[in-house]
Amino acid sequence: MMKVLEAGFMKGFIHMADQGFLQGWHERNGGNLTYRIKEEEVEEIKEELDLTGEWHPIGTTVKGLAGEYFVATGSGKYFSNVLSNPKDSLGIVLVDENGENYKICWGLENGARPTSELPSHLMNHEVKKEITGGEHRVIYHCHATNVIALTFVLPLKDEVFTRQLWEMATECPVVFPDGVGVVPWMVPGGRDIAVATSKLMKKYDVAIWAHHGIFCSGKDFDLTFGLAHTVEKSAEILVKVLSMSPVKLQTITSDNFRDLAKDFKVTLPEEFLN
Ligand code: 2HA
Ligand code: ZN
Repeated sequence: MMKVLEAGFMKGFIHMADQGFLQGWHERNGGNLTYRIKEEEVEEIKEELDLTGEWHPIGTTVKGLAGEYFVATGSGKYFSNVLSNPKDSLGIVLVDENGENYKICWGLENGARPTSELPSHLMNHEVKKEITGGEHRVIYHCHATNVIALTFVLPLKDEVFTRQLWEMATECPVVFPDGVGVVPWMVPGGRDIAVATSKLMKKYDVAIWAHHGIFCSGKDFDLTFGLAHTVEKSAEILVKVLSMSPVKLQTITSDNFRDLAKDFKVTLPEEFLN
């Protein structure tokens, strides 16, 4: 048996949260992170889990996640404190057999609750679990500065954000070949934004929440953090380009993207290559 805080997945979770904080994407209590724990990882830490707590409504139904355990950041908790005080900032929650309630089994001490974005996270875990055959396990939301800035000046269209972000760094289409989706401004934390986001996540691994931040999904901590980092780096370049000049003198062309796709063996949807 292993202590929760000694488990590899917990160390990975804490490291990712801290990396996000160090990037400046988690002012105050901004952002949230969840991880769908593997069965064998649950077994490792089972002795330390407390299953006597009460059930709380998730606020939506996620039947596809019945009986699954998640690590989640806490509502109102600061990413800046995750590394120094994980048991206060994070928790492990279990979803019930109907996919309608959760209970806290570890952490979130002193009456804390999991992230306010729990409905969005769980609905998107459900979608991604099904589409990827269980491979995706991480959902991450951060307040990435340059991505947010772009949502004030670019049309809020998937094809515009995808194409502009792809053009800013040659590796972008290899890192997110499906592109990115855009959710118009919506009230955070509720079921509506969860539904709108999970529709986009059927097609993409990244959704941009207008005037709010990035929401993304991946197989593991490195890939998911790397995805958000790549999108934000590309947005930073675009902010710099737009700040210097309203026009680009040259860029990566549609045919350049087609050549790249061939050599890197990725499929780039034609809808983004016109
Ligand atoms: O404060 O980022 O979207 C947490 C959030 C809500
Ligand atoms: Zn947020």
